[in-house]
Amino acid sequence: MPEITVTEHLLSTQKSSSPHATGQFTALLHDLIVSAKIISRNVKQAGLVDILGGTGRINVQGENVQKLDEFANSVLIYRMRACGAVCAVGSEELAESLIFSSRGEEQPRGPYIIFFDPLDGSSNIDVNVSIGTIFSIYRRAEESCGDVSEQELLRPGLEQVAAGYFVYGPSTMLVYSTGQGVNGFTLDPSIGEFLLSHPNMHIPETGAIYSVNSAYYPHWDERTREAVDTFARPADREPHSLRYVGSLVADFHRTMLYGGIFLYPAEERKPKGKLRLMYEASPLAFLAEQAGGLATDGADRILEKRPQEIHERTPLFIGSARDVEKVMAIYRRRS
Ligand code: AHM
Ligand code: MG
Repeated sequence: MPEITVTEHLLSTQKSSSPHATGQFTALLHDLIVSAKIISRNVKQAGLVDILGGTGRINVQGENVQKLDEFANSVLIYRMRACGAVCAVGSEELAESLIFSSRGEEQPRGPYIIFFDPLDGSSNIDVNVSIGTIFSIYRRAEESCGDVSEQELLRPGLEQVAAGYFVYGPSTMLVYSTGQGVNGFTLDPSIGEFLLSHPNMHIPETGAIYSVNSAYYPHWDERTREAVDTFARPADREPHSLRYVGSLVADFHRTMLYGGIFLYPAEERKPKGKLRLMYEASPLAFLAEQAGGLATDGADRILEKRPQEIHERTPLFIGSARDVEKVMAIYRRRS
């Protein structure tokens, strides 16, 4: 197979789908990729230089901020500001979204709004387990002008123009979609390029793996226990295998490739679950649906949920269509 870089791939798909593209999205993706290469380099040196461990600060989610989280966040913000294509940024590490003002600038700001979780699964950093960066991109309405308002940021996942993730594992990968299927690229460190390695990804219709933090079983309601039990203790067939990394990107990436289901349900102590809608659930739901899978919060399709605030949380059931449908059927029957 001839080697195709991610930029070549983007340009060739853009030519057929958006012949009038201005190049701004390409600039954004380029800077996102440069950010990920820098983050990946630092993640891979994490045990050698003094960047492990916490900073002692607590972020807006009440979690201990790891040094690499802060580093990843500042690299991404710097690049998104510099690329000129972006007018607003929302991040897991920022209490408020950042609006890039056009005032006093020679060039108007580009039309893209990006949300990211700069380093998802950061509790795994110190133990050398895969972590990742998740991103979600929207385009501002054509007629909008001036600085972006807070309301313009709160949009349902269906309106994403692109979404994806980088996974920093044994190799560094980019998996993303612009709404025309999902493609995966692997970083070849010898040439510093992401090369197309997983063209046109599809989630198998059903899988043999379920992924959930089952330590929370006592805190789940009856329908959630039944949903998990359909995979863990089915009456009529072999149980699914359980795999849980505790890094959403890694657990989702496995689900994309092998099929099965990832579950992060609501529970009595966390009535909306843990995962964040705008920069965790929505972008992964976009990828899952583009790859033929499904994503729901039990009652509603993730992509149709309109957020009330940037850091809103949601329960998440995502993966193979037939496995997610089983959970939806149980929730329907029991509510
Ligand atoms: P983070 O973004 O602060 O790293 O938190 C999100 C992570 C996900 O990667 C993972 O799926 C989940 O938290 C694990 O949570 P738990 O330890 O409750 O199972
Ligand atoms: Mg995080």
